[in-house]
Amino acid sequence: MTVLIDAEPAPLRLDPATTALVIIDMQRDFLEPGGFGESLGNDVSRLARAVLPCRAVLDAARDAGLLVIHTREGHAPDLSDAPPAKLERGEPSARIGAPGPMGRILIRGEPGHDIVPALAPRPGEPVIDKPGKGAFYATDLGAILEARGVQALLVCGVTTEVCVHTTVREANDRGYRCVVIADACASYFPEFHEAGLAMVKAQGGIFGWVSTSAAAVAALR
Ligand code: TIU
Repeated sequence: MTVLIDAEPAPLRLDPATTALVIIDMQRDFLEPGGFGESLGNDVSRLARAVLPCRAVLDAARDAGLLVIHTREGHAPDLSDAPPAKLERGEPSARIGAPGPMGRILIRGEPGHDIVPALAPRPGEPVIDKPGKGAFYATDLGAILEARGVQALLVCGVTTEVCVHTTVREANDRGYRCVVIADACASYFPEFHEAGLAMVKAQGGIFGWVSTSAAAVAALR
């Protein structure tokens, strides 16, 4: 059975059996003080608004039996998967790997690298650890989606113009229909959030579709 999701530039028909929810990097390092986001000079409180809409879509997706995939940006403790060009950014005392209030910044296994409790993965839901901004680069995401026959992605998370956008661009080029859930995404820069969403749906949906958590929940119910 297919469902119709209200979206821009046009409504989209989806088959829940071949649609996955991908929640991008809803980690303490980006959402809470003392993590990577703040180390880059950002006001992390701007991301909190995405948590409840994300949770609403997550609950609906779980109830509808969608494949739910979580991603986390981060690096190995020895930083062997972090390019020097990425490591040398930000204040030297607060760079990737430096000690912070939530453990070493953006390092796998540290408290700051965890997904926020409201959106904690359930056993059986794939968690993709990624060293880059896009969730396909240097990960198993493509193989997992192919193995499950996924054709469309509902995409939530942070930040809109960085990891969400990079992942949607990667997915779009791989042939996935991507629906970005606007209010379940957020940015440290409201104008970049708006521009990022506008870019997805411009030109007839050059990268995909933009919808809302309410529309996604209504479609999946
Ligand atoms: N800095 C910023 O806006 N984002 C990131 O560094 N990573 C993600 O978006 N996850």
